[in-house]
Amino acid sequence: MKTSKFVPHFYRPFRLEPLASDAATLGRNFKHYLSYHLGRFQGCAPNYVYEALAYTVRDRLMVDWRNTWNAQLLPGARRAYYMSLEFLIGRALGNHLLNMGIKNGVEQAMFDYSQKLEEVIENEPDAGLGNGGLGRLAACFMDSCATLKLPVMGYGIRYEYGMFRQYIENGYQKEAADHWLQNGNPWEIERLEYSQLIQFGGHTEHFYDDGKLKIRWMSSNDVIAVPYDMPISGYRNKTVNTLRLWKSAATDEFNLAEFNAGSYTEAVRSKNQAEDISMVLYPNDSSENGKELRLRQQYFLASASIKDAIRVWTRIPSEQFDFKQFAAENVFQMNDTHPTIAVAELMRILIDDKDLGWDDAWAVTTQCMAYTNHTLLPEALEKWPVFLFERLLPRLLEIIYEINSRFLRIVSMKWPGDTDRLNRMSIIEEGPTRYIRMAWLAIVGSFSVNGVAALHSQLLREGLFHDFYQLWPEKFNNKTNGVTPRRWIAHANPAMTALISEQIGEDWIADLSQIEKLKPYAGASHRAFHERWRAVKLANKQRLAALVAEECRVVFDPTALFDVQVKRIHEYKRQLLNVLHIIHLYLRIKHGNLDHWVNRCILIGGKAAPGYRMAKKIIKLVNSVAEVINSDPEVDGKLKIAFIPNYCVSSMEIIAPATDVSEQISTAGKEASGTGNMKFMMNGAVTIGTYDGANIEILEAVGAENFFLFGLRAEQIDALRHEYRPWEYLEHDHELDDVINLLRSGHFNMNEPGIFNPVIDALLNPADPWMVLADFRAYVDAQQAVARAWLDTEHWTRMSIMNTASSGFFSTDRTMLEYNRDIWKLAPVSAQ
Ligand code: 26W
Repeated sequence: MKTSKFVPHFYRPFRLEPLASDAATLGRNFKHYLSYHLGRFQGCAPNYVYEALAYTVRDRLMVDWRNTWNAQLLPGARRAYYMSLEFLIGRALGNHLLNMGIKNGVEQAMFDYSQKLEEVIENEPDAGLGNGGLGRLAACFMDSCATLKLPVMGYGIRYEYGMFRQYIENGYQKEAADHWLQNGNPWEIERLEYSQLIQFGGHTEHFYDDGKLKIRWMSSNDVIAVPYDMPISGYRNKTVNTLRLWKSAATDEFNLAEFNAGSYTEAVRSKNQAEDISMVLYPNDSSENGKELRLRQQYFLASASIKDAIRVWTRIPSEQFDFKQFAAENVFQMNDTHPTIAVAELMRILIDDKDLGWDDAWAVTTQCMAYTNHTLLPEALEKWPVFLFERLLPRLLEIIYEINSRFLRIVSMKWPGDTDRLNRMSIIEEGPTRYIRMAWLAIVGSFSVNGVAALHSQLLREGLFHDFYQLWPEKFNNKTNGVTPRRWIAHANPAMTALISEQIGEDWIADLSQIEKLKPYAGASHRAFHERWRAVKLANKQRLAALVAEECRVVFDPTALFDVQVKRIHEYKRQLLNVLHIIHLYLRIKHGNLDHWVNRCILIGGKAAPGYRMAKKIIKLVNSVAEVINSDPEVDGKLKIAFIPNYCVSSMEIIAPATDVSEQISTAGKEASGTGNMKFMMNGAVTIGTYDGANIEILEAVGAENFFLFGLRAEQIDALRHEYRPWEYLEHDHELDDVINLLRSGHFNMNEPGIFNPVIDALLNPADPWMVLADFRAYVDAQQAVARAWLDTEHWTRMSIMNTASSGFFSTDRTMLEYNRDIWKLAPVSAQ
């Protein structure tokens, strides 16, 4: 008798067969999800059609996702973790279709079910888990890492409510909750089995174990962190990386002790408190607010992520792990100071749980951690009151004190007797309320500190971080930002993508340095190409005009110049300078001063932090000015102004491809980098901008003849600061005087007298940090140069092509290769 070897079924490896992606199979799978999984049928609400399609597409990511995961986990492989309180992802469906190369098949499949793919795609809510630049940058980084096959995982928070939805009522911003998970999220996979316990509160206890002093964190209130994974697909390379987002949950459904003691409501309340942590994204993007819940979010993310990375690293139970080796295989990039408590958390775990001595733990930590700064604004620098730490994170406070005292010893060795410097550099800010300076903790605890554009990194070294730069020059480096060309060209601008690929092939999509090959086509001999370039832009402008008509009830003429400023509303970004120019153009029309006139449609959009009063005033001002100008018969289409509500990732996908002039007009030295500027450039817009952030590098790449540069430089701004007399600009420039007078006259606020007085006061304040009036004349002149250039259609087309063709440097693929070369040092990993 033949005996077969018994193999228990759980040892039998099972192969995952890749699924077919022809239109017929896709259609059948879609129908299956719609009918059998969702229980919906033809004629159902459109979000179910989207959901069924998302599941159909997700199935086709699964094999690559698993293979990527396995390949990246091979022993000895080094991995990086991008830790960020924000990931501003936007929609996923269209992006995955592009990356997987199955858009045509899916289009056909949808057509067979009487659905238009573009309309189905619109039913996906934006994953708006970020405020602005910093959050969107994290999303672009994830995209590029997957495309470059870098083993990088994102760690973030799965906010129940993302960035608020903005709507406009009587010209004022109103906020509505963004319940993006309302209809479920077909992309995420809950992994309860990898949940982590996170401690808060309680106290520490010192005790001796085998004669060794040990410390434990006692009677804490614990919260559970549950991971949800989202797939991040690479561009046509079988790589699917992971974005792991943590949701907070109560340790037990109810706290049974309290429940049995009869305090039912107390028990429910503590459950709610636990769930509060991941409830909502804080909508501040440039000033810290010091709220306890925000500190809880930060520690929640840092602790869960570090514990998870350790779990992954030690996953093979039979092996011994020497934690002194942890840094050889793990590196954490901290997106601003928001997750910086991770420095102390890793120390705590290594010392208290893994029994390392202080010096060993510190060596590991400072070889694991890297910090990116995203702002020079002093009001954005995070500091937490010591008393809050004492109450919430007592053990971490002890560790931070110890880090600080050892650090200050180094400082006083280098600069004996320099108490000023000691006070400046101390992680603890002394005073009636004592604070922990998170940026200092980040610098001391990291082996790499970087800014996000050349000027920004230079200003960090010379200014804010100068003391630290003197101590550790080798830690400091620059990594100029980028944006992903997949979402911001290939997905957002398919017509231009096809036109470019026709000339230079398709390789530029995964290697944007090749877009340079387009430069020769800017030459005068390529008239037919130029015609087509303009036709693409015109079609994109029609698409934006339709959006503006629907959202703003303003009619844009697609043949006019589209002049766009979209970004968060902030005084340093100087939307006010734009408004002053708009009023100036209006006055020119009223005065019949129409030399070299160009019809313009000016679009402004962006959210104001709900507590930022001046920013909200600016939104009201834009809307009031728009209303007066748009309804003045004398203006007659020469000038149209619109404020687009709820500026977000998906609206930028329509806006950038349709823009002729990109407004990047921040006060020099204030915009760390900017990334909207890069999206516009890639889509063939010409920049009008100050010598600030990445504008400088854009200017270098495209050449001064294809860029409208104006305004004071950072060092001139600084020099002017103590002798700034704004009224003198009115005395010397009657056109500026006219603008301010019209504003003051109440012309734009007949029904609400005085509402813009705070704006006028701010502009005329000699302490105005943004020095709007100082740059008015230069700005108006540069705008007039824009108009003249626009009047020469061929010239403008050449500039437009040159901007796209010179944008190769601004791909996040390049940015990620630099992070990897200088900081992470990972080997790319091929799946399968
Ligand atoms: C604590 C509150 C808070 C929240 C967010 C303070 C500061 C922030 C961010 C640093 C704001 C931000 O998004 N900064 C932007 O980061 C982009 C990506 O590097 C840069 O391109 C922008 O210039 C910078 O303003």
